[in-house]
Amino acid sequence: MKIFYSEAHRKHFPAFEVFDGGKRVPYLENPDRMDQILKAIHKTTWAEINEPNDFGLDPILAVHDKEYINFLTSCWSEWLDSDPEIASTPEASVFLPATFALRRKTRPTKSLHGRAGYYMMDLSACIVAGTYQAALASANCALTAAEFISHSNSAASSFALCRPPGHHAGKDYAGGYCFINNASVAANWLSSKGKVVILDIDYHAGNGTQDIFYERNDVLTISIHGDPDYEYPHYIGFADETGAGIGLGFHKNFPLPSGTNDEKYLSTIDEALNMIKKFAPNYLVLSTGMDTFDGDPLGKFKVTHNGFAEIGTRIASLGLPTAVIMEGGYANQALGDNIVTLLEQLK
Ligand code: OKP
Ligand code: ZN
Repeated sequence: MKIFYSEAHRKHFPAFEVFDGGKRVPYLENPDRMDQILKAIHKTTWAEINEPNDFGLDPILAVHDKEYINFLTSCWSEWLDSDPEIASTPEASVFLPATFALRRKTRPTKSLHGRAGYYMMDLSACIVAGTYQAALASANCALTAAEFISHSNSAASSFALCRPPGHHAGKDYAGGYCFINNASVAANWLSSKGKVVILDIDYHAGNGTQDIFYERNDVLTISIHGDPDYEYPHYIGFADETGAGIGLGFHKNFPLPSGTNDEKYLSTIDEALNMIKKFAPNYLVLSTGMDTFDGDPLGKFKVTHNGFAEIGTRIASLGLPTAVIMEGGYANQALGDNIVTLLEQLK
């Protein structure tokens, strides 16, 4: 299996994030996640790791707002310009706003913090010097994985080992460790070549992906996740959100209860796969988070290692060219073996 991976993710390693209640904790979405996955991949015989190609900004700007990308490009240096000492103090070594825009009543203003609160949805998409470069490389991994499956005429799969992840990033906002919506950029790129499904199996609702494709009928988006009634991102991912305009019926959320085990999860996968078969896509983009794992520090599901193998088997039974895009997963010790067992079914 072709795997696309860039070392550029190491440039993005904020020292901390802010949890509910204002608790400052070490950044969970850390480079060690990739090291754990690479270690497990190196133990296999079938993996071939490649550098991504550089697609330039056009496919990214086909999904994201130009001013938002401009903000990501320059906010760190603007932050340093405001006070050269600021980033070297341990208290403020990440760039984060403390005031957020309520959409539809607000506009971005010129000031750095006016744009920060507008273009960010929470306190977990911390920006540091290398964030934008890491995010671009991550998007290029997804695009290269998409390009690979578009060139092969069989049901080939590829794996984009993306970091930072992408599914919480919307057209014009960052959040939940995500800056550029890698899966959406890849799916949008593929959509000029055929019908695309994005199936999001990360534990968290893929709010960014939902927003980006909500009014489109050429890309079916499906997300299986912790019910926003109790889980982040809290305000989106409900069962009654099914698309709008010509996109009505082309989005599906499966919000699931805390404690969801293999049996319940797999029966939901089967429902999702039935929808996918009816849509009859040419390509599948799989937003793959491993945080449904029993023991993930950010999740409340109980999916097991064997569960991931079975999820992979069932998805592989679609026989579709599939670009697997890495999203979350924070039980670092188990992360490598879990993703490898899923990939093994799709290779
Ligand atoms: C990213 B991905 C809750 C804090 C939530 C953000 C979680 C982002 C998850 N106490 N922090 O979908 O794995
Ligand atoms: Zn997640």
